[in-house]
Amino acid sequence: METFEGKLVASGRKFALVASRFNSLITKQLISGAQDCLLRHGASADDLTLVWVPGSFEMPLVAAKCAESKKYDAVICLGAVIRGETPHFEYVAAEAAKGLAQTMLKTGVPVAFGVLTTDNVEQAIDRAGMKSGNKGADAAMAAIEMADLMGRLGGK
Ligand code: INI
Repeated sequence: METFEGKLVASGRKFALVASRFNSLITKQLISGAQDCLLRHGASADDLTLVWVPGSFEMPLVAAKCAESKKYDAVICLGAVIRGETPHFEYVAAEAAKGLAQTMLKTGVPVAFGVLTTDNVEQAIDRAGMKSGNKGADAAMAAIEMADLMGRLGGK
């Protein structure tokens, strides 16, 4: 059976990291996890671009701009939406997820969803380099795999 899968090799690939300033204590840890993962899988520091946005709500627009530029093999979005902080948690989280999925489908460029959606700050910390790993690194891993897979599926 013909089978396709992405290899976890980031060398020669370019990645845009889109990170939110909102909850930056958390998102800085996600950036650090993503960067570490990309470099350890062969990416060059010169091939990584970091773009700050005000909050997760603004991510889809900026991710789309990065994807449409065709400069990057994948876009990695890093944010933290924490329920305890605001009643509009649901709106911010839903729009970020929906908008980033649409961006990926519209542009054909992989967009990794490294946006935490948690009930409280403690859960966010746990997922940003503590008990539950680092979701920024997980998103970077997905981006590496998807970038490679898209190349393999490119057609004859
Ligand atoms: N943005 C986040 O990234 N995380 C949050 O938890 C959050 N909360 O809770 O409000 C948040 N709000 C800001 C939002 O993303 C926009 O930047 C803002 O509404 C201006 O458009």
